[in-house]
Amino acid sequence: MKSKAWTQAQKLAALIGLAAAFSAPALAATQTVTLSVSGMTCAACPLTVKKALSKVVGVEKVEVSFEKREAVVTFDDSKTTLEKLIRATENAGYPSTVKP
Ligand SMILES: [Cu+2]
Repeated sequence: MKSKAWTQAQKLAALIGLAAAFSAPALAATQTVTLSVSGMTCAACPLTVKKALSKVVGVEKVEVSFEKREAVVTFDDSKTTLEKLIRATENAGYPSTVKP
């Protein structure tokens, strides 16, 4: 026979699970930023920019568009900062600025 009533232990476990689910994003927020990379002059440039950004600890996703001359970066803001992302493209030879 199945009972719909939860035991106290099940309720407690559910509450702890909820608390964990809600507290995690408060500690580490994923941010997406668009960097304008005007120095890309050929189809190979985006690869260099993408590689440089991907190497930064905390970067989760990088999409570089040669046509738009921009890089869309998704990163964990508890592990890296905008400054570090910009420095990474600069060090690779492609200075960038944050697109508003
Ligand atoms: Cu190039």
